[in-house]
Amino acid sequence: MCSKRHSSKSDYKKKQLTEAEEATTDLMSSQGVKLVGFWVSPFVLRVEWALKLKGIEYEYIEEDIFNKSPLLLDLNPVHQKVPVMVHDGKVMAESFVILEYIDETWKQTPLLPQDPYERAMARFWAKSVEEKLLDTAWIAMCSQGDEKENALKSAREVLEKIEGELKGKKFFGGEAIGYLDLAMGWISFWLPVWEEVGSMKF
Ligand SMILES: N[C@@H](CCC(=O)N[C@@H](CS)C(=O)NCC(=O)O)C(=O)O
Repeated sequence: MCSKRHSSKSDYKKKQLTEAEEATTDLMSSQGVKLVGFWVSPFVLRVEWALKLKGIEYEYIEEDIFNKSPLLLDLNPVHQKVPVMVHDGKVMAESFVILEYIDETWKQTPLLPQDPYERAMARFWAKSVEEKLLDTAWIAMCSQGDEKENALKSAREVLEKIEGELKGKKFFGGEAIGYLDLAMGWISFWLPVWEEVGSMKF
């Protein structure tokens, strides 16, 4: 009985693996753009926004990040996170990496500035806000007392600097929406929610 149970469990695992391998192979031999995402992920939204701005058609595949599919683990074994984009069989992960790939592959509606210094600054701000605001704002929402106050203070400082960057401009990219707007779009999308959940004001 035990051995039967063992064998059926391993048969099931084998079947799951085979199905996952098949799904990965199918995806990698397919043409066009596929995006593996999670509906509320700010990182996935960046990629969706970029594809939409450029007018690129894509197939969206919803992932359950709380019960990761073998497909996701196969496609992104390093980070095991969404977004993952597959373009004509080429697999890539990490939202900023994908944004740059999209911008270089489809030239219409450029996202990054043409000027090398402005491009460097756009990357600097995207990286800095990711490092300095995302975690801090999350900690502020989840913590209490001094920890909350300190996190709130740091988050507000970063937000002030971001506002300084935006002063006098319609978008971070100037007159047209660009890379930094996509990188920071999650702020207006998520911070009001976090404020409510954490009973706080940034
Ligand atoms: N640095 C990554 C972050 C991606 C990320 O954290 N994705 C979340 C969804 S919002 C995820 O897949 N989480 C699963 C996990 O942490 O295991 C990017 O920019 O793409």
